[in-house]
Amino acid sequence: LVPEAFAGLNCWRLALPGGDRLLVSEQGGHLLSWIAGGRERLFLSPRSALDGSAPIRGGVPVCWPQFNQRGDLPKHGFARHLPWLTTAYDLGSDVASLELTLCSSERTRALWPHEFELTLTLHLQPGRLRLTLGARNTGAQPLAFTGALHSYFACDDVTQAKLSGLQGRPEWDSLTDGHAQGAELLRFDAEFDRVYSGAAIPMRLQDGAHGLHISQSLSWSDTVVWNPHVAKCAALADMEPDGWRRMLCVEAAQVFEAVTLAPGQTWQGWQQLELA
Ligand code: TA6
Repeated sequence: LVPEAFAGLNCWRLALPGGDRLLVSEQGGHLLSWIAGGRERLFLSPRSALDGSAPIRGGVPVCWPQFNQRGDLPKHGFARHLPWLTTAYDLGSDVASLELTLCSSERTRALWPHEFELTLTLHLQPGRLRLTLGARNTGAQPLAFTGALHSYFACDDVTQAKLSGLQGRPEWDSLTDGHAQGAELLRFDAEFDRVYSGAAIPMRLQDGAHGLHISQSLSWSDTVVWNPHVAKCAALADMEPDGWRRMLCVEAAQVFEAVTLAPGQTWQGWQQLELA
């Protein structure tokens, strides 16, 4: 575990002797890079703002305590805008972990009148990474949240990529407001922004020769799949014109129904990535 400055961000590099490694920024509690099997598995836009002026585009933004614009908070909540603290680590030769924490503060209370402790634990093993988000209500009032681990996966060419594992799940297309059932194989040759509800089975993202199993805990109610394609990408100042081609978001998410925590209560949700 070594501190590393990445474009001015305070980061931690966590590495296993076999070569797998990750880079996480204290700004946003944001995973920026996961190298497994000798290859970068996450997309990070070269045009992303890295000075805290805007959320980081790529990696794994922590969206909390609000998903998208389903409430009065900034889009996707405030956790990705704030500095987190590194609170624990555990280093072994075959497994290493790192925990970052965001607690309620003057800044969060100005936006949201709740007391909380949010943790992100990164569990690194050869060929595998588990991200666990934990929330604790440290206040005296009930606390309700939605959110997501908004993971951006690197693709050589998203138009050739395939995502399986969402077949039969209730699908809501946010672009058309249409409802359907998840197809056996999802392909990405147009803008795509859909929410899949119901019990998750492991998904498989196949990008050329590179496969990744993506699974999530049952404590998340939804899975979100997003690619902006050409036009939406052009409207994003922090994306290169063809950036959409090199990414696909597959998110462990809580979209429609908030999780409510009584005082003292905790919640945990994970997303696990494993080379296929
Ligand atoms: O999770 C998908 C989504 O909610 C899309 O609708 C899209 O807006 C995306 O997140 C990115 O949001 P951002 O605020 O990071 O530009």
